[in-house]
Amino acid sequence: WLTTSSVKQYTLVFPIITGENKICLGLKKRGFGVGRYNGFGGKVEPGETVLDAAKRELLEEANITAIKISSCGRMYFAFENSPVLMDVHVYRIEEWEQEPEETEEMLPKWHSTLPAAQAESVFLPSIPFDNMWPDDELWFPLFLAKKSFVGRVDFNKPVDGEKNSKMEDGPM
Ligand code: 6OG
Repeated sequence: WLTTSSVKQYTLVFPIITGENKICLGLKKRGFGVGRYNGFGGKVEPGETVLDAAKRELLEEANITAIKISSCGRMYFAFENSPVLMDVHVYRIEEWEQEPEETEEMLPKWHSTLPAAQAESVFLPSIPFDNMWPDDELWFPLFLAKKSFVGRVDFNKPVDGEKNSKMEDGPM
C-alpha cells in the first residue's frame, strides 16, 4: 500500500572544531523543542535553497556566518498527531566568521566529543542526550563519525511525561 504525507523541509547545523573534538549545541529558548539542546536551524522558506536556509538560520540563531559547510545526513520525523513529515537536512560547519553567541532563540554551549574514528563505538558522556531530542542518541554516533546517514523516527507514544507534552505540539 501507499501512504503519503506532506513534507516540510528543515535545516539543522552543528558547528564543530575537528582538531579540538568540540561541538557547539544550542539550548533552545523558545518554540518547537524549547529546553532541549540541538543544532541551529529551522524551516526552509519558499524560494530559498536548503543551503541558504541553513546559513540564514545559523546567522539568526548563533550569529555566525558559515564558511565551510558540509551536508551530513537526512532525518525524517513523523508525529502521530500531525499530517506533516519533517524532512531535516543535517549539516556540520567547520569554518565560520564571528563566534557563536546567545540570541533570542538559542544559548550556545561547547561540548567535548571524540575523534571521528572513535565516535561511533564509544558512549559519549559529554553530550547531554538526556536534554536533547530522544532520536539524537540514535544518529549522533554516525554524525560524529562523519558517516552519511538517513533515518526516520516515528513518534507515536510518550517518551516520558514531561517531554511528551512538547512532542504533542507537533512540528507546525
Ligand atoms: P523551528 O521550529 O525552530 O525548527 N528538529 C529536531 N531536531 C532533532 N535533533 N530531533 C528532532 O526530533 C527534531 N524535530 C525538529 C529541526 C525546528 C528545528 O528543530 C529541529 C529544526 O532545526 C523530533 O523553526
